[in-house]
Amino acid sequence: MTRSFHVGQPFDTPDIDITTALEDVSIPTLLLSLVHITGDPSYIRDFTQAGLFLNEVQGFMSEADKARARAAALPVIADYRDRGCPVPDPLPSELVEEMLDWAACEPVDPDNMALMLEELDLEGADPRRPTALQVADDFSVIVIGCGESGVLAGVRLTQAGIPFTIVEKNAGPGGTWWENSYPGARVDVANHFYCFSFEPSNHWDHFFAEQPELRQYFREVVDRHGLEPHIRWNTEVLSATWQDERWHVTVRTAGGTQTLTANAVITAVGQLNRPQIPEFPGAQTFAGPAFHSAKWDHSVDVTGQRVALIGAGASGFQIAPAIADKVAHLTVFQRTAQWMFPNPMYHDRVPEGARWAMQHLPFYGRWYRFLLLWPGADKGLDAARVDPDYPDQGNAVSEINALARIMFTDWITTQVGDDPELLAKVLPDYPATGKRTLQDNGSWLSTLKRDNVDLIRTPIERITPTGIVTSDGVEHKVDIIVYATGFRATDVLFPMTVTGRDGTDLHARWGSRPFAYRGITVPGFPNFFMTYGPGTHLAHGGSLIMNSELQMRYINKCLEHLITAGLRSMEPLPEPTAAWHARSQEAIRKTVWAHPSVKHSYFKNADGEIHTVSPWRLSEYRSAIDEPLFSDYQEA
Ligand code: N01
Repeated sequence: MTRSFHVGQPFDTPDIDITTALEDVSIPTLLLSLVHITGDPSYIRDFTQAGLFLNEVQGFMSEADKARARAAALPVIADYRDRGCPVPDPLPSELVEEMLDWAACEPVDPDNMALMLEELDLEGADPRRPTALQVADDFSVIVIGCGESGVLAGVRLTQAGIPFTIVEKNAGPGGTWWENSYPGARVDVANHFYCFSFEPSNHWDHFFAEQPELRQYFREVVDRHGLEPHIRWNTEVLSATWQDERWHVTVRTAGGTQTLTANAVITAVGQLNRPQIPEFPGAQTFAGPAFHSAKWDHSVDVTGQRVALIGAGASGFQIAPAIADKVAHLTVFQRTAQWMFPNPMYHDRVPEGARWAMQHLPFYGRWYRFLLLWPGADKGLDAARVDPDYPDQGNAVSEINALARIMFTDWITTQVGDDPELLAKVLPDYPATGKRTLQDNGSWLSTLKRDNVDLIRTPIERITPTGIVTSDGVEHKVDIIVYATGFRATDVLFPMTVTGRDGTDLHARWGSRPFAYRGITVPGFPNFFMTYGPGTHLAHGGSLIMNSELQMRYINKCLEHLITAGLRSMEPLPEPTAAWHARSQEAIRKTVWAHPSVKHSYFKNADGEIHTVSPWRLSEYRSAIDEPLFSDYQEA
């Protein structure tokens, strides 16, 4: 076996430093790594027999048991070092499955087993890598967008040998992570999992990386895979039109407009990219700086200023704690209170010892990835799906959802229970996880408790040159307005014009109800593939990067089919598309996100319907797009 990054780098670390490092590591992950080093399953069996619940980063173990695990680890790791850190022999597949069950603290069902093994990739084989093809010179693909899914498309098309151009409106890669540079911007999906499966993931400074580190990550992936020559920066797609069996993509650059052509188009524009600013009366009259969170104006110094922050979703939630100690006064306008998931590690740096383990202990990083993925994957969907027999549907959609509500309520109450007025403002009035649940280490509520911060729940009526007037007639005087008011998430592919076969306009076809066959293709739009298309937003957990990898594998297989079968075009048939859409809609209506008490959320369109979110388990969706069913396609 060659040494992949999964195995870790050889080391000569002295015992004393290993001992120190072991204080920082995830104990379950450590024990799994010991099984790889020794081939001895007792490192998990002994601890399982102690009845431990290990499905948590540090393990729900007594300090005595953690010490026992560390003591057992030191001689094994020292011996491994002294043997020159050889690549461990592959473990029997039954043992790997036992390790997965052990790490999950429950039997992993066969569908999830396949997904998790693929994601773990213990062989270092990159199982989602596409087949390398012989492609005619005149076949090409245009990728729209160079965020995470556009970068991924570039990597996979390169590996497949398919000529391509990526068109990106920004000056560099990363999409969201290029644009959102507001104070406090960081990912709120655990980073050692929120990254490509085929790239090293052992280098992160923070468990939840800040924006500059993420932006740098995508730059490095672009460079490592030689994508730069294929990318046109500062180039925005205005329209894409299917004509004469090719896509004609009109782009705008500093020099004017231009039309590129290709056999196929892959959209990689994300759902959370086009800022949404509500039209408050008088907004144009405001005398001071005013900008959206995704377009932070760094020429404006907030120090000593009175700042209005409109919106308290994921962005506002990160901005307020980051600026509260600099501003003279912060007024937060929150229309809807948010549920928060307690996460003490949210702002933590990865300790040195854990970084050492990620970099050197065999498969430590892979198992750590699994421990993050497993509880954050389909467990969230269990709490989101409606149990029709649950009696108290007004407060919760199921027993597990009710338990989440109790836990989240406790988390809020322990922080602000001493301030009944604030407690009433911050306790949500809809079931837990009804909107996107935020990660919290206590910084949000401690910010709201500051003397220089006010939380306003009274609706905004209008904006004046000097401030914001709420419906109670009070004017809140401010110098700067920050709109953390989210994105046009339900307007899929906005503001591009996409014209398919017979002149059909995609947005006219969709109306307010975007749909796609398995979230990727649309009847009447040949050779048009979407990543992060309708019905694929992950509201319940998982990582969009993982979803993109699964979707891109599907797209690669479709392109391979087009190329090897010598086809000019393929598009999904209307019937299977309608069937997929109907099934998805039926499932989505039975989730907490559709609960009528959720009045506003970026999952719902203006009619209160949900068309952008996936109702499927990660493993269900993987099964649906693992292999294209070409009988569901019309080919020419
Ligand atoms: O946007 P949002 P966001 N009057 O739509 C309020 C991702 N993200 O930019 O709750 C008054 O969540 C709105 O109020 P309400 C992540 O997926 C990821 O914060 O609708 N208020 C809400 O408070 C996230 O979820 C990371 O009642 C109005 C806020 O504005 C998504 O981006 C980090 C209003 C909008 O919240 C979007 O987050 C940051 C009006 N007319 C963001 N209109 C990661 O780490 C809207 N609001 C991955």
